[in-house]
Amino acid sequence: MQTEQYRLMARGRLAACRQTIEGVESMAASAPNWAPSIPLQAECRAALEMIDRLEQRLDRKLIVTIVGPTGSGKSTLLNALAGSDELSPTGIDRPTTRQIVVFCRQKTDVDELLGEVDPGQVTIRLHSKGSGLQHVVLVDSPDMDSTESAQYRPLLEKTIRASDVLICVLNGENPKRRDAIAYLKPFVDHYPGSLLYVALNRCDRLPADELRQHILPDLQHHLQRSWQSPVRAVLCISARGHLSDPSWPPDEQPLHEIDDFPKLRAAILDNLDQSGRLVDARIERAEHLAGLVRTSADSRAQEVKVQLQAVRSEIEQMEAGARLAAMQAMQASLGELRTGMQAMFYQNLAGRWWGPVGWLVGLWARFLMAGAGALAVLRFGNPALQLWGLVSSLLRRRKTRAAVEEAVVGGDWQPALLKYRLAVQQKWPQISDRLTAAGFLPAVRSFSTVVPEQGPFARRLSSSWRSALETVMDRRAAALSGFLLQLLFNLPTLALMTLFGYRSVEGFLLNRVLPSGYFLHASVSIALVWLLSFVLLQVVVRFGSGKGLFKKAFDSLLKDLDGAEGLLPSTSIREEIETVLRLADMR
Ligand SMILES: Nc1nc2c(ncn2[C@@H]2O[C@H](COP(=O)(O)OP(=O)(O)O)[C@@H](O)[C@H]2O)c(=O)[nH]1
Ligand SMILES: [Mg+2]
Repeated sequence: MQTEQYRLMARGRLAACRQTIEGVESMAASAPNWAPSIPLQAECRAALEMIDRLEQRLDRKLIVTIVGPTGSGKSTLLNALAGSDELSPTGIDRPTTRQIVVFCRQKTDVDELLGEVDPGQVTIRLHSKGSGLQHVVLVDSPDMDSTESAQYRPLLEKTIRASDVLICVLNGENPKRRDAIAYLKPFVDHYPGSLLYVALNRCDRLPADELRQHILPDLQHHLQRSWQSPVRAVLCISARGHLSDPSWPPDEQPLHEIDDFPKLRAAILDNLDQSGRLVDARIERAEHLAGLVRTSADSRAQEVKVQLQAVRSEIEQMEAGARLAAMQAMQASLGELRTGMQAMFYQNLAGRWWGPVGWLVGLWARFLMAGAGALAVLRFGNPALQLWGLVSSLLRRRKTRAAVEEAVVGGDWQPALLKYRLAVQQKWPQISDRLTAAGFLPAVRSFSTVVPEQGPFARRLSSSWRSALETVMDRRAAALSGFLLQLLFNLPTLALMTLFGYRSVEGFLLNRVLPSGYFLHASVSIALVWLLSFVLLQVVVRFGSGKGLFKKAFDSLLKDLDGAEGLLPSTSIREEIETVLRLADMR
């Protein structure tokens, strides 16, 4: 009996297998436009189902099923293994076996099989001898290719599904029957080499030399090619010779002594028939299934790996080119955008600044918003520039409001989008050709999978731009509105105001007459310091906003769009390609 710890370990290993398969399944599911992902997902589901079944019968008896084409000697082999000639009907009339014949120790050994197939189709033969069949159940199956095989195939396939070990019996006189070997392929795939046997029966009918030198190597080669998996051993047997009464007809005496039957018998009835093999066999099977899924994913993806790597870089180039074209189109309307952004920025600052400089910021913001940039005249510096500032702000008077609106929605995205679309449109047919050659569905040709509808996309762009701009501005404005900074800029004006105010009040209280020019002098001084502070602040603001601010907002917009699935053109196809490339590294 297995210890509890051992069973836990076994369940852990089964869980690991399941995890591997689920990983492949979910990767396949995330590349829906890649055609092989559909059969791959089906394979995963089938493998998971098989592992579920294995887990349910973790330490039940091993079901060893004998399969093969009609007349190959399946029933004879069962009888020979069981040591009882009459167990399963044999003979020349086809088909002889219309049911599955189960040879086991107790009726309960068949319960599991009965869960899969109709009990009316099962004949149970009980083993009466003292030893043997402690952990193994032998099953003879109906022919897979007799005249009535269509009728029995469902029964046969259900039986194979419930089996743990498969013995494929081939007729030595016609071993390479293609249909038989091809038919078995999907079933044998699911068995690891340790649980799969191929028996070349009726060897007694074949001349020894021909058997050794041609027939056997030929069959091995053929199996290797057709099943694409190494069969551990092909055993040459003569099942009939191991019946209690072979009753060879006089003209059919065995031609030689070559016979691996004892080996086969030992493998099934000695090696497998041990309690220690039960759980191990299930784990081997599960690990084989997980490996199978991995190999299948890997080989499907390997086939197109190089192609897809090339397409990936083509898409990247296409995107870079398209982005550049779009940016250039954007830059054309950049000037207007920046005017509006300045106005917005000062408005944001106005809400944060206090003191005399704060009032000027508010005033300035209002002027900018109203389009009356006349205060630009007050900028210090080249008089010609001052004049130009006045003229240009007057000229733009009406435009500024529109510019603010534009800054908020990000200007007119249509030209940029159009440029993007054109750039993609030019390259996509060629790229999609390569994609379909690498197994992608023809649907990828349709343009909408790579470039979204302009309307929704433009709306999305605007709202992303607005939030990117607002966030960046907010952060910058907060950084430029620190308490100390505000104190620093307000202090000179406040100090002057306090000083002159104090003097006036003091003069008034002491009834002292102030000089006639005093108020004019005081006002001009205060105004000059006040304006100077504000102009200095403008310089600081210019450093903190302007081009840098725009770029920052634009970068953050791009980042935002990159994360939004299906919005940035061709992102989803690129991700599917990545997934397939990751599948190519599964093994
Ligand atoms: N010469 C020879 N005949 C065999 C051998 N095994 C089975 N047969 C004969 O082949 C015929 C078909 O056998 P059977 O077990 O009914 O084949 P099944 O249809 O695969 O179950 C019978 O007449 C058997 O006696 C063998 O090893 N050597
Ligand atoms: Mg038979």
